[in-house]
Amino acid sequence: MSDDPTIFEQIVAGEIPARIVYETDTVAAFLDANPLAPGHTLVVPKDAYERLGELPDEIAADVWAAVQELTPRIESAVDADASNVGVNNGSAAGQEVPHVHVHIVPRFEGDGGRPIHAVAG
Ligand code: D5M
Repeated sequence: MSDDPTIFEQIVAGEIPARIVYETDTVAAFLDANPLAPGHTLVVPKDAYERLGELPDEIAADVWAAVQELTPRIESAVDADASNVGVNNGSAAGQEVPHVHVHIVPRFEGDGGRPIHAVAG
């Protein structure tokens, strides 16, 4: 694994621009640059951990608290009916950025998208 900062560390550090929508001492959330739907948001720990299993318990709790708080707020902001919330955990699962991030993808009745249980199908 490289020691180079991940693109998400650079966003957290303010070194590259992003639409940050939420921030605490340990967690940040920003709009996805390649959104699957309006309001597609990524929630990240500020410190760099590549996989979920590396997160200290307290950071995992902070990330999940942010996901719980943000999901209904995002749905409301874009008038969504529901959301997919998920993590690509490892490159074989499609993880492109090696820094844990939770996708919140707003969903709309009849949008034709697939549920998470179909992504590898
Ligand atoms: O998802 C990685 C996600 O990260 C993908 O949906 C695009 C998004 N991305 C990549 N670069 C940026 C920047 N600079 N800002 C915002 N969003 C970004 P994965 O689960 O790793 O496949």
